[in-house]
Amino acid sequence: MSRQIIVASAQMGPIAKTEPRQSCVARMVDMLREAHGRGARLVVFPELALTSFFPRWMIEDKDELEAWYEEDLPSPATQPLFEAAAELAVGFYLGYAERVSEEGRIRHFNTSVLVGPDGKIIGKYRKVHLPGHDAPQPGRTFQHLEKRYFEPGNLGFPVFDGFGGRVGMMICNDRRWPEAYRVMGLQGVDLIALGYNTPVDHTGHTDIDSLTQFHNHLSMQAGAYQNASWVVGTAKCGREEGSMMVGQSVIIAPSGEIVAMASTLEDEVITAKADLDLGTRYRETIFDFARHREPDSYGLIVERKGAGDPI
Ligand code: ING
Repeated sequence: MSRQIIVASAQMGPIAKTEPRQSCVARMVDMLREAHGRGARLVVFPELALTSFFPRWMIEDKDELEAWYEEDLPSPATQPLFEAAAELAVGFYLGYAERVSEEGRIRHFNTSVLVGPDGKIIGKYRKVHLPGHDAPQPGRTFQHLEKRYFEPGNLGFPVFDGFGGRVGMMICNDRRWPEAYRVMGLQGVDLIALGYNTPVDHTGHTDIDSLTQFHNHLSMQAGAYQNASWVVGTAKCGREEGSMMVGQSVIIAPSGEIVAMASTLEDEVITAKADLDLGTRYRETIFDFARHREPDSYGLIVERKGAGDPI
């Protein structure tokens, strides 16, 4: 029996600094309903989808900063999204800022949850690769303070059974690191869901920043192909509080082909029929890890002894 599932990427346009969570949730419920109308069973929302991308600001006041995080999900503000999922039997990926009491202290993570068609949380992931800085940088129009506001994730890269296959999660910068895909590829992942908030001026180097959109798709297409997995990458995009972020959300097949792409910088639903067995066919031929990978032959990572020495 083929494992086909219609998946959706629910791209979001800008979220204003003062926009209430309830407004963001209403926008997401509208898109969940639209995706359901097209037969989708899994909808991928962006990273930090409940608020504006607050790591772009230096926030000194502790109470002001804590107001950006969620405690447990579903919270009162997000309950309508979980209820709509159960009503329509459509699961979703949601990125949000998590505050949690763990190991005897309050901790903060850039987090995503995978929610099943019954509206119950299947699994959680916490962003490992935090870009930017832990202190404000001089000369930047917008800061990028994820290292100040979040800890690196402590859940690894788990893969969950759901939607007829094996589903994993990443968040934004994770998609630039091949290890993130490979750890899930070694667990037989069929589909990786990820959300992103990607400013077009992140490094300040014009030659690099002008390739932001190319690098966005390059990272996800390569990761999908090299690990025989579908990838659904969903943007929060457009000019958000003055910061321009890339859109072009995509659904990518295990072949590495982009099979659907958003064409606006606003709330936009794209869908595609994902045959999860396409990944299986790549894993039984080109990317049969058991037959073709040679981890024992990759050699040791030699500590860098000094400039010019081999690494
Ligand atoms: N944002 C960006 C990301 O897509 C970035 C940071 C932008 C890194 C452009 C490199 C180039 O990785 C988040 N939130 O990770």
